Amino acid sequence: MAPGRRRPLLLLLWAALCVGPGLAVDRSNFKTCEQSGFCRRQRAIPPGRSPYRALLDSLQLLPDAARIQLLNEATKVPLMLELRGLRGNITRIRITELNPPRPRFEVPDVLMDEIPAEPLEVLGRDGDTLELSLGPGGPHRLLVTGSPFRMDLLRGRRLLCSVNARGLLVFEHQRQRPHSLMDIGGWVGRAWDKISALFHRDPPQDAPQDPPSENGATNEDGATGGADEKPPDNEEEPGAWEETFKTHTDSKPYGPMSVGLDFSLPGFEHVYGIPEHAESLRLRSTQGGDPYRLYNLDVFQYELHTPMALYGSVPLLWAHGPPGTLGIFWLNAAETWVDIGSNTAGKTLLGKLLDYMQGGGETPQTDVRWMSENGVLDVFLLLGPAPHDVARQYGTLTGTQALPPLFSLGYHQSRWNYRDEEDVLAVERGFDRAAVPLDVLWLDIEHAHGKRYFTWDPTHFPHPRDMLRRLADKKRKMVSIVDPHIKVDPDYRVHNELRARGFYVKTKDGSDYEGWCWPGSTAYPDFTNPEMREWWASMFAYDQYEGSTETLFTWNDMNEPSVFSGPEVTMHKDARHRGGWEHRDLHNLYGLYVQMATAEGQIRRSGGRQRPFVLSRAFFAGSQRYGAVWTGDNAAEWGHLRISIPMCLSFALAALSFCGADVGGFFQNPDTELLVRWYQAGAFQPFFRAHAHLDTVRREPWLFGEEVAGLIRHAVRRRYALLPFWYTAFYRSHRHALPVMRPLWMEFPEDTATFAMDDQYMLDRALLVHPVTEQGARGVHVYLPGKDEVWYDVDSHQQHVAPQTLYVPVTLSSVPVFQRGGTVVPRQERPRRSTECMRGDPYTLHVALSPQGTAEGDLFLDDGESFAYDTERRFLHRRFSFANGTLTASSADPQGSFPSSSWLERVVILGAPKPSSVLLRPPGGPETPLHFQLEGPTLTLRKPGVPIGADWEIVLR
Ligand code: NBV
Repeated sequence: MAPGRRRPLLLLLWAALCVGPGLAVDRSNFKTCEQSGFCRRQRAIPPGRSPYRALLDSLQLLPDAARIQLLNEATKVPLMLELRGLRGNITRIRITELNPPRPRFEVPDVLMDEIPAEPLEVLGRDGDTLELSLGPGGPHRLLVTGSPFRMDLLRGRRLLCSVNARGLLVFEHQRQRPHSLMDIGGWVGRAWDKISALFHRDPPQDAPQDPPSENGATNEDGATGGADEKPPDNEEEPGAWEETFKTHTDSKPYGPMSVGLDFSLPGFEHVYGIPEHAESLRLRSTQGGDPYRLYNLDVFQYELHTPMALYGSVPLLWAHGPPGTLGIFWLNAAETWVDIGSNTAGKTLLGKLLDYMQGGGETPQTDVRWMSENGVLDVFLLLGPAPHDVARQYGTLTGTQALPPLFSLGYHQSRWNYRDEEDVLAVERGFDRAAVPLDVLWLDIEHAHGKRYFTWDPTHFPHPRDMLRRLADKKRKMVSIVDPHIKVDPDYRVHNELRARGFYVKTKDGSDYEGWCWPGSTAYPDFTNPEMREWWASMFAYDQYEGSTETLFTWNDMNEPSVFSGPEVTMHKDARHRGGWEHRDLHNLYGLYVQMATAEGQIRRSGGRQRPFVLSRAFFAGSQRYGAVWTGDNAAEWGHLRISIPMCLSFALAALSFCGADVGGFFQNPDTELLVRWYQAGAFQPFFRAHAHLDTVRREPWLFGEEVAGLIRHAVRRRYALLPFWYTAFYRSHRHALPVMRPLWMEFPEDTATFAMDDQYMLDRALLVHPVTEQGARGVHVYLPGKDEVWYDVDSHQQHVAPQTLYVPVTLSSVPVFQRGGTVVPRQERPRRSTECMRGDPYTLHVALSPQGTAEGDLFLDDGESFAYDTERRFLHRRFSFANGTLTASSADPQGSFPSSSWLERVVILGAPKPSSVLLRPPGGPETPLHFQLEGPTLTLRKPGVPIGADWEIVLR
C-alpha cells in the first residue's frame, strides 16, 4: 500500500492515543517475562544443584587470565570459563561455548582500551576447590568449586559475592533444530546463506567473523560442529525456535541461545542501578512479580514503579551496604531481565528488629539473577570497596561523561512544536522580556520537511540560517531533531543515498527493512556499520545539512529504535545488521550508535575543534561518552516530578551524568504550582529543559502572570548563578568518573539512614538538594547526613548539625538546598541572558566552614566549547582551601593555563567568627585590608578584585 494512504490512519491512531483521557501504558503491547520465551524458560528453573561442573584439572594459567573448562553434566556440552583480575579491583568472568558451531555475538565498541590484567596465581587446592588470587598480594581471592560449579569471591576473610551459588547458570548451547521442525529449519538456513552472501561486508570490529550457516557448520578444528553430537534439549519448548507475540512472529533460525547467571551478595540489603526504569532508586525484590527488564523500548505513557523496560538500558547493578560497595556489569546488548531477591524482603521493620534482638536473624542477603536472550556471558565485578571506587572502575571500563559545552548546562526551551520562524523568535524575545535566562531553543519533528530529517519545512522554516543567526546574535543556540527513521521516498536524497549504499538494516530475507514511523514508511540506517556511521557523520557538514550552522545542535529521538509497526513498537529481532548479526544480538546498542555517529558529525563539521551536544532518548553502557539523555515522555503529574529524581540518580550510577526530565511534564497540562515546582527541581538537575507534547497548551514562563513568571525567573537564575559549580562538577565527572548528581550514600557510605533515600541527593560533594515535590507542601523533612558535620541553608545561611532530620517550612518560592560544611562553591551572580553573556563575569565564592573551621573546593574554567582544554591544556583549574583563618587560592592543575579576565568579586564565609580585620595578600602585591561585613552567620568580603587565575590569600584576624 502506498505510504500516503496509510499515513492518515497511522496519525489517527497516534492522535487517539495521544489525547486519550487519563494516562496509562497499554501493557498488552509489551512482553511480560512469561511472554518472552527465554525469560520464561530460565525462570522456570528453580534454584538448586547446578548441572555444571568445573573441570579443575583443565586449569590453564595464561599471563593475563585463567581458563577452566565447564561441563554441563546433562547435555555434555563443554563451555570455557575465563577469569581475569583487572587492575584496579575489577574481576572479569567470561563464559563461552567451547566449540560454537557459529560465533556468538560479543558486544563491540562499549569497552574502552583493554585494561591491563594482573597475573592470577593458584594459592592452593582443597579437594574440589581451587583458590586463586586476583592480582598479586591483593586482598581479593576467588574460590572455584568443581561440582557443582560455583565461585566465591572474598576480600580478606569476608565473602563478598558468590557466583552460581543458586545453580542458575544457564548457557543454551547452539543446537540443531528438532527433526519435527527440520524442514522449515533447513529452509531458513539456506535462505540465511543467501542473505549473508548478499550483504555481508567486513565483520564488526572486535567481533567474530561472519556467522557460518547453522547446518553442517564446522568448528575451529574443522570438525563438524559440536551441536551435531549433542542431544537437543528443550525440543518441545514452545517458543524456542519460533515465537509469536501479538501479530508478530519472530523466526528464530538459530534457536534458543540464552545465557543466565546468579550472584549472591551476603550482607547487602540494598541494590541500585540497571536503568532505565521508572522506579525508586533502591530496586525492589522481584519475587512474585516480573524481573526488571532491559530492552530499549518506546513505551507510550509509561507508568511509575514498574519493572517494565523503557527507552535505555545500562546493565550495571550496584550493591551497597556494610560490606562496602560492589558493582556487577553484565556486558550483553540483547534483551535482558534481572531478578532481585532478598531474604529480608517482606520482613517488617519489627521483624528485622526481632531477628536482631534474638541474635538469630539471618545475615541479610540479596540475590541477583541476570538472563539475556543471546550473546556470551561476560561479567565484570567491580569490587569497590567504596562507592567512588565503583564509579571509577566502571569509568575505566566504559569511559566517562563527555564534557558538555557550557551552553548546554543552561536552560533549554522546547516544545513539540514551535510553529515557524516567527514563533521561534517571538518566544526568544519573550524570554528577554520576562528576564528569564535562556540558552537554547528546540525544534521538534514538524520543523523538517515532511519529517525528512536534515531538511526544513519550506513554508514554516524558509530561512533557517537567518533564524539561527538572529539567535546567535543574542548568544543563543538551537537544537533540531534528527531521528534515525528515514522516510522511504524516492525524492529524498538522504533515503536515496542510504539505499544506494546498502546502508539500511535488512530483513531476514535480505531486503531493506521497512517499518512505520512518523514520516510514514521508513527505513532504518544500520548504525552498527562503521561505514554507515561515517556517512551519517558527514551529513552534519554545513553543506550537507543545508541551513545548519555552528550554533545548531542535535536531538536524537526514537532511537530504541521505535518502529510503530514492529513487535513491542521496535525492530523485528530477526532483522539483520552488518556482518549478518541479528537485531536480537545487539538491540540495546542501536541507540548508542545513533548518538555516537551524530556526535561525531558535529565534531567533524567543526574540523575537530568544537565539542558536540547531542541529546539521546535511547542509551546503553558507554552512552555517557556522547552527550546527554533524558527520561522520555513523562506526564504533568506530581508522581512524575518525584520520579525524575531517582531516575536521574540511577542514570548517574550508570555514569550518565547528563540527565534530565521534561520540565513541566510532556503529556498533559501542569497547573501553575506543579510547573513552578518542576522548574525549581529541574534547575537542580543536570539537563534542564522544558518540553511539552503537541496537544498541550502553551506554557512559556510568562503566560501565567507575573507571580508565576517571577518564581520561574528566580528558579532559572539560581541555576545560572551556580553554573561555575555545575561546570566544575561536570569536569570532575569527565576526568574522574564521579557522577554530578549523587545518591546521599555515595558521600555518606556509612550512614544507613541514607541507603533508601531518593527524594534528596547530593550535587557533587557540596550541595544537598531536596526539591519540593508534593502538592500544597507547607514544609519538607530534610535529612542532613554525616557525623561531626554541619550544613548551611543556602538561603538563610543558618547552620545545622548532622545527623538530623530537619523540618523546613516552605513557600512557593523555596527550594531547600544545603551546603555541606567544609566545601567551597563558586558562583557567578550577575543575572544574564545566557551563559555566553556570563563569560568574563566575576565570581563569588561561598565558603562553608566545617566544625574544624576548614573548607575545600575548586573551579574549572575554559572556553566552554572547544577541545582545547584537552589538546592544548587551555584551562584553569583553581583550588580554594580554608584553614587556620586563611583562604588560599592555588592551582589544582598547574599544567593548564587560560587567559581569563574574570576576577573575584565577593567571598561569603559561613560559620566564621567575627574577625577584627581581613587582609588580602594578592600575587606579588602589597597586603591590603579588605572591607568585610558580618550579618548574622554570614561574613561577606567585598571586592577582593584579584584575577580568578591568580594565587592569593585572604587572612581573617
Ligand atoms: O518528536 C515528537 C516526540 C518528542 O517531542 C518527545 O520528546 C519524544 O520523546 N517524540 C517522542 C515522538 C512522539 C511521542 C508521542
